Amino acid sequence: MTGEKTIFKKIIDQEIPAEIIYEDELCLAFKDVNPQAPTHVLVIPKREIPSMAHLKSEDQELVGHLILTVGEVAKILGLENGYRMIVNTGTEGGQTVDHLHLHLLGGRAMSWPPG
Ligand code: D5M
Repeated sequence: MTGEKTIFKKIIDQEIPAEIIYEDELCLAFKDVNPQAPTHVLVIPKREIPSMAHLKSEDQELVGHLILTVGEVAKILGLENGYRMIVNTGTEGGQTVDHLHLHLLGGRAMSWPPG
């Protein structure tokens, strides 16, 4: 952590644009700029939490809300045939933005295991 604002914090602060799908007092959902599926949305908490590894027990309600929001966004976007939720965590987890985010991928059949 350098103390600089992450790209997602800049989206929260409306300093850079994003294609917002859903917003409430706790979280924001917007389209990923580098989509890996026909539907690729990121759900992020408005509070700055660098990664899943930084969550504390008192964040339980927020985490539940984020996961439920992924399900709500999937409904909004009509992903009735299923979808995948991914949380990349840390360097080996493939995380590139140090602000917790839940990927919602859908609109095609997913393969397993992921790379
Ligand atoms: O995923 C970080 C994701 O964030 C990656 O899929 C690209 C996306 N990204 C990066 N910048 C933006 C902006 N400005 N808008 C929307 N999406 C963005 P990770 O799990 O950290 O690898």
